[in-house]
Amino acid sequence: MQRIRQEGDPILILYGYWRSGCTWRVRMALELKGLPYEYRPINLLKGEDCTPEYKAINPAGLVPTLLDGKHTLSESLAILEYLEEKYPGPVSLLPRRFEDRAEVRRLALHIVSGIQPLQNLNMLEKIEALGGTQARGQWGKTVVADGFAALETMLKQTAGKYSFGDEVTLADLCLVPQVYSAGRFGVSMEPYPIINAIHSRLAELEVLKPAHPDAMPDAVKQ
Ligand SMILES: N[C@@H](CCC(=O)N[C@@H](CS)C(=O)NCC(=O)O)C(=O)O
Repeated sequence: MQRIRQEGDPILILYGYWRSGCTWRVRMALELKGLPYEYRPINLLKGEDCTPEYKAINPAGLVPTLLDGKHTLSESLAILEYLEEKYPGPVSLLPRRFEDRAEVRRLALHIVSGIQPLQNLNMLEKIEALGGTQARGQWGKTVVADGFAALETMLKQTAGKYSFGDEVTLADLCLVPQVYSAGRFGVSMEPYPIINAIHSRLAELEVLKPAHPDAMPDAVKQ
């Protein structure tokens, strides 16, 4: 959200793409922590992530990248952890007990490293090159469904109102875009009632609404 910067506010610049789930995770953290930021769109469909100018700030050629003063940060989960440590209030994204924090990180990592990379644009383009459009769609659907089956089982042990207990944690910030992505692949949410219920509660939170892809200046109307 493009709030007007107040004297003393940190200067945060977020490079991202409206539909990038990894960028969305960071946008939600910034909203929850009430941190104003400047959003700089990088059009993935036009290859703007692969230009020498962008690769100079993020050699992986992926979004998001967050600039915080002289610090350049990438990898969304590392960014979430950084924001949590540097700006611990007013809302904390991790529980107090270290054992609980490990549980939250486990859930987040399951999505961040176990589901999303398998259905990233880059990966989908490679699958399409090998097997065509149908294979691309089927691949995306299968990897998300398999990942959600495991996540649903994990959440039976940890979920309250949200993924871990009754407070929003960084696991939830990973879950929201993954459910959106599931919708794009046509994955039915019926086999995953816990994921679905958590997602519905998170979707109702006013504080997260400005971070939604449709609210972004680079959003393309469907
Ligand atoms: N592990 C990275 C993944 C970043 C990533 O995959 N970003 C996607 C958008 S969500 C991207 O930039 N894709 C561009 C491409 O595949 O060419 C993170 O969590 O930040």
